[in-house]
Amino acid sequence: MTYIHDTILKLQKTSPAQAEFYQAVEEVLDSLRPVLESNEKYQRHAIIERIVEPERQIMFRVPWVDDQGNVQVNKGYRVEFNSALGPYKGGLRFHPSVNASIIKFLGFEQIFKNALTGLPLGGGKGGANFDPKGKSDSEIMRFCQSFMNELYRHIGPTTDVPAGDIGVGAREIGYLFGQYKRLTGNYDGVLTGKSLLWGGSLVRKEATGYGCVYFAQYLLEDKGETLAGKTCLVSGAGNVAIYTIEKLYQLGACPVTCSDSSGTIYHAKGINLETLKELKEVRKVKLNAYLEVHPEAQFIAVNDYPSDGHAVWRISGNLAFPCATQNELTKADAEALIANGCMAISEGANMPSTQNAVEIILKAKIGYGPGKAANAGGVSTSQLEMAQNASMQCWSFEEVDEKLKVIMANIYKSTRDTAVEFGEPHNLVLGANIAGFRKVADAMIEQGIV
Ligand code: NDP
Ligand code: 2IT
Repeated sequence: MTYIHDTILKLQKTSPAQAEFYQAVEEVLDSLRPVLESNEKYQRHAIIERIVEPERQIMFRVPWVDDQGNVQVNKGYRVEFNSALGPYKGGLRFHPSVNASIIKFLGFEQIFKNALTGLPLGGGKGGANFDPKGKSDSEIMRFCQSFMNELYRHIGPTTDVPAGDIGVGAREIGYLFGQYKRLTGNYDGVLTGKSLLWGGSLVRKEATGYGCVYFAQYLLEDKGETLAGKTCLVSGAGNVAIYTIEKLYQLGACPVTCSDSSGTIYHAKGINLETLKELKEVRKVKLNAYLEVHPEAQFIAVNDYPSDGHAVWRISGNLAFPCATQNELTKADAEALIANGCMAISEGANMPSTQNAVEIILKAKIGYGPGKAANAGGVSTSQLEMAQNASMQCWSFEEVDEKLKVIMANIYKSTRDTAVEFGEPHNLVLGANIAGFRKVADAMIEQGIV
């Protein structure tokens, strides 16, 4: 259909040099063919033209002073993409690779992910090209305060509610919240992922990883399989990877890998979770330090990765959980996974598989939970945090975890049912994109041309 080509061409002119954004848009539009062909209302209301254009994009200067007294300047972003279903909701990413393309692809994915949760959430994303690595605690605090000095005027508990993403965890959310409170005088649920001492929700920290494993569990159940005894390949060593590994152990599986930007650990008897948490949550050091405690494990440095992909996916395993970053699983990686007998992939990260990889995975008809469905447990639990803040309640760990399981089961069901409805039962990319799109698009129609 030419509308995909035309839309991308138009975006290339109006929003140049945004490769990751075009990639995310193209995948969604490709899935929507059957819906758009059979529903002229979406065309009449110019839904595609409107949905690919953020409602508002804020870009700002973030000046701060480092420990040596030098002035540093970073670029800050908040893209308020779509508010048809609720207040803008989505994380903040602090990473040197952040640019308008990355934030827009993440914001665009977030619209459909949030719709899939069935909760009243619009889509947004933000961040900065700030590198938290090697920065002192005071530098992180000054950066967060400067970032909030601009962001505070755009956010609010019923308008736009940021959270964490790569490089933004509990520490950064704390400094951001402190500055928001100082500037506005408000103690409200304007950020999620807060500390349990002051308004955070139990399970939020674990939610993305746990949810990603629950999704894999539902995928396997449909194939008459369980997680018990399965060898699992996990990439990443941050928030999502750590709690994916934790839940895999709880459900009887054996995660044998993790990775960071320096390399991959392969530990055949299973990744030691305690060591991983100590290295990444407490000491914040590179993964090769894992060998100091477990010399029998193997460390594969990034320089020794295959030229066409990632070392993690060349190891033999039953299940794969990409939990680090976008485009970290290539076509060659997908081929290797399938050749090694991988039966399912559940994506903890956002858009971790390249377009070519997704094609290979769908063609092989193995279980596949695309990120916007499989990693929606994080934002869902953020909404549970908002609900607790608004009602001044605190729910127990079991209560929140139970709600998370139900939400993930509903996401799986609506994604699979939609894939079945369109005659491609194994294609949860199509299922997730169409199920999410229909909710947002129908809400946009009901709310008029805005
Ligand atoms: P963290 O910052 O906690 O961890 C990120 C991990 O990925 C680190 O191990 C990091 O290694 C690695 N990584 C990041 N960028 C790269 C890169 N360019 N190349 C190689 N390794 C990289 O982030 P999260 O765990 O929170 O996020 C991971 C993924 O999950 C992202 O795609 C995020 O968008 C997605 N996600 C997160 C949610 C959340 O609630 N946090 C919710 C839904 C999705 P190193 O430390 O060396 O940089
Ligand atoms: O990509 C994501 O869904 C997140 N980083 C979490 C967003 C949120 O608002 O909790």
